[in-house]
Order: sequence, then C-alpha cells, then structure tokens
Amino acid sequence: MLASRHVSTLADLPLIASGKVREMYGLSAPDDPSSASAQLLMVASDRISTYDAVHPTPIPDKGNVLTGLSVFWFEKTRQILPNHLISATDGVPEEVRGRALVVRRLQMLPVECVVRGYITGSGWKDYQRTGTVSGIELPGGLRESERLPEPIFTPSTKAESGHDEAIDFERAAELVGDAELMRRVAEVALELYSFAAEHALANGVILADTKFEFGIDEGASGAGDGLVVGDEMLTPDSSRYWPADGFEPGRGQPSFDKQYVRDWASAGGWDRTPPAPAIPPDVVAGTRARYLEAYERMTGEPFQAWLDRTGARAAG
Ligand code: Q0Z
Repeated sequence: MLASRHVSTLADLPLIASGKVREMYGLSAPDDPSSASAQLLMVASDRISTYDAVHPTPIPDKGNVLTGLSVFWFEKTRQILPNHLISATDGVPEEVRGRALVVRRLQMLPVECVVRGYITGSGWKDYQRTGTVSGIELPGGLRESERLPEPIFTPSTKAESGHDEAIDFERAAELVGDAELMRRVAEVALELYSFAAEHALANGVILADTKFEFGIDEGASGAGDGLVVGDEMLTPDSSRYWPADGFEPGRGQPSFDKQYVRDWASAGGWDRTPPAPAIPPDVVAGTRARYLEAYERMTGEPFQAWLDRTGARAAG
C-alpha cells in the first residue's frame, strides 16, 4: 500500500542533525513551485538531561510541552520578528505529532544569542572572576541570581563539542561577518527576551536567561533582511525558568522543571559524571507535572488543548 503523499514516516527521512534530546530531519520540498526553500522536521524527544548528561528514563510529554511552548512563543512574538515555523501539523508524521515542527531551512548565524536578565550560571562565574560578562561591565556587589539593572546580550560560540564560550559583541560581529546585522540581532534578541520575561513574570515564572538562534531566510519575500528566529524558542531547555515564588538572590535558584530530578540525583549520591542514573517513577511524575504546569502557566490553556490540536499520541 502507498504511503500518504504528504506525510512520511520518520524512518524514511534523512537524519540531518541530532542533539542530546532532539533530532532534525530533512523533508523533501513541497510540490508548490512558488515555495523556494527546503524544509526540515525538528523533533523533540522525551529525553531529559541534567548536568549535561542524559538520563536513561524519559519524561512522558516533555517533547510535546517543549514543542507547544516553542509554538506559543513563535506565534506571540511574530510581531517582533518572523520565525522559521511552517506547521505543527501539515507534513508532521503521525508518530511524532505534538513534538515535531516543520520549519524553513535557514542559513543559521554561527553564534548563540544569549540574553540574561539575571546573573547566574556561567555569567555568574565570569562576573565573579572579572566583573564582566561577554565584555559587558556590570555593577559591583551583585549577588548570585540577582536581577540585572537591564537585560544584557551575551553571545557565545557554537561549540561542536564541549561548552559554548562567551564572546564579546565585536567577536560575534566578526564571526557573523556583518556588524550592522549583528547590531540588529542584539536589539531584537533583547526585545524578544524582555517581551517574554514580562509575560512569564506576570504568570509567576522568572525567565532568568535564554538562548536564541537566528538565521537568514534566503527565500524571504518582500522587504527586510530575511532575519528570522529559528530553532526552539523560549523553552525550559533553551532558557532558565525559575518559580517567582520563593525567589531569593544570594543563592542558586531551583529550576522550574528539572529541580526534582536534580535534588533526587544529588541525594542519591550521583557525582554528576555520566552515565546519568535512571529516574524513579515518583520523580518522573513530579517532573512531568512541572512541565505541564510550565505550559499551562505560560499559555493560559490546558496542555490537553495542544495535544488535541496537533493529534499527538498519548504519553507513555
Ligand atoms: C538547528 C539542532 C535539532 C539538532 C541547525 N531552520 C533551520 N535551518 C537550518 N538549520 C537549523 C534550523 Cl532550526 C538548525 N540546529 C540545532 C536542532 C537537533 C540540532 F532539532 N542546527
């Protein structure tokens, strides 16, 4: 029997890239001869990583939540900047519905575009050592996790392996090869972050920082430079989500989504070197509930609505 003309099965698609918790596949170009560019299928798995190691136990619906959150933000920020999203349904194979997106293939800029509203993680480390982050001088006396006077753009390299390295704006402009474009990227990244952080905070979530990936849509029609936001957007895997309730500078903050896993793993004596341990059912359930809560707090709709809209398979 012939397969559907428009929806392939995942196994037939070429795997183009894979990360720790997601995969990217190539899709053949649509029949419409007016749509110039190639399309990709980005698939989010239910895998979870802590301390850079992937646990052998999945979190049911994590891929659905992250994909639904990306779509929420893509739609909500379209007035600020176009994005690569084509569809969460048309062309998405049945087996990955709800956790996969058909996107436009872009020429990705070779830098990670990080925006920080709070001083934490590698930014906190760099600040303690140098008083600066990505070449930006910060006020003295900041405490860990403190809100910054204003959000800062702190680009980093895209490391093929190992950790991304902070770079200053000038180096980022050099890598991109266009200082004017880089100024626009920084400006729009700050605008996207501020917009999202304000929405999150109104819903009890601190969006401490986030990483955007931008690209150029070479098939872009009409005016403009073709700059679009790609990849995943403002998800808990690309951002730090903290509960606003209990926020207290002077210490690290609990992660909105992963804290049960981290606490459980630490208490069990895992030394944070791979392999990451299997996660017990109660910790899986608590973590899944936190992901669903993040979706519902951000979007204001039941998570089930996302599953229904996309025809997602039942979790588990
Ligand atoms: C995204 C990544 C993933 C592994 C490249 N629209 C686009 N056009 C061209 N390239 C990309 C995108 Cl989003 C692109 N990544 C990150 C995503 C699995 C790596 F799902 N790398």
